[in-house]
Amino acid sequence: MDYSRFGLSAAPAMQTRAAYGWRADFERQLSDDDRALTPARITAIHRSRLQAATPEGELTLPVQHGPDDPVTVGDWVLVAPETPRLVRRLDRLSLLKRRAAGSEARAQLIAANVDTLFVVTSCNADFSEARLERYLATARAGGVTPVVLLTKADLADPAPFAQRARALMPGLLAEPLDARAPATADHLAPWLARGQTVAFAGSSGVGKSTLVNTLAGTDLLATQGIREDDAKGRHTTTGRAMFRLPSGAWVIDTPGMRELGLAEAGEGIEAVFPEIEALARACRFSDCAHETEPGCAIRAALEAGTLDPRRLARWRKLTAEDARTAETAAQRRARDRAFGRMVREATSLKKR
Ligand SMILES: Nc1nc2c(ncn2[C@@H]2O[C@H](COP(=O)(O)OP(=O)(O)O)[C@@H](O)[C@H]2O)c(=O)[nH]1
Ligand SMILES: [Mg+2]
Ligand SMILES: [Zn+2]
Repeated sequence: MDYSRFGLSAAPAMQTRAAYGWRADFERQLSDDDRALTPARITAIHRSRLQAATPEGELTLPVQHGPDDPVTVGDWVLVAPETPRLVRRLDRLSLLKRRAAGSEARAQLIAANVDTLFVVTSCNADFSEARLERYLATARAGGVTPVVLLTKADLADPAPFAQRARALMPGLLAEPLDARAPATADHLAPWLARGQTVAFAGSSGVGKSTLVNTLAGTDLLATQGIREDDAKGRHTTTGRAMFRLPSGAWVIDTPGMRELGLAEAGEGIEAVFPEIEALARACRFSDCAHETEPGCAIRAALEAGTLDPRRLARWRKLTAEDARTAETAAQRRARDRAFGRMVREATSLKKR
């Protein structure tokens, strides 16, 4: 990826770390010994090397982290400048995770230190409460503020979609817009200040690339209107990457944002469905399955018509999915422990 057009290689000395997303929370993690090291932000991850940005310029680092503690795009790391070598990853302010594809349902890191997740859907048949709630839970589980963007507002009346979206989580903002309109950059300016980091989630075709191009003021990403061969070499839709917008905000664009299977998202689900969680706590039995138990507050709310049965069904589905991932993570740890025991036993047998 050619970073020069994002101004990374020619960063003026005036540009401070704050422009890269550095916060007091990171500063506080530095010991006196750490002052000799250079903080850098991971902007891309390749097979054998990491790309990192500092106000002084761009760094290429060898991949050397263990599988138990991988770094991800957006991470702040400390680098020994001479080598250069990654010394330590700093604690994250936020972390987006998803369930990795495949039978082994392990969590996969998508992006770190993200301030805002723009959950993108269009004002048409793509709009799905269930999918939006899944993205919202992922954001809230990772400590990221979600904002719903309703694209293609020029093609349909966006008001009913906005109303449905805002009902999905207390305090949720839902912004109708035309992803192609230059005025959209002003509309989203509150989230795109210098040093802010944003990411875009949403299914294919909703206008994520169009939006990023509008915000960038140039065709950075290939959109579905462009033929593949036209796009070759010019665009960056593949590979993990982070780049800067003219407003000074950073966009993290990784393929992992499209389909988000839930991983370790229990707290996120609670944040998205507080009214159902509150009802569940009011059930007579703490392990109530909300089916035939006496004193079930959820069933009472259904009967009273104060709880939408479709929302309850979606909550059940997300909770069950998240529990499955948690289970497999626990099973995997148990298996790892068993393997460790086997190795230790084999070693002690040899010693005898
Ligand atoms: N009319 C209209 N078309 C849009 C809007 N947003 C995206 N599109 C079109 O929808 C198609 C898919 O957009 P794209 O950005 O590639 O979607 P992505 O898969 O989410 O990156 C393209 O042809 C865009 O021009 C919008 O707000 N209004
Ligand atoms: Mg796209
Ligand atoms: Zn119950």
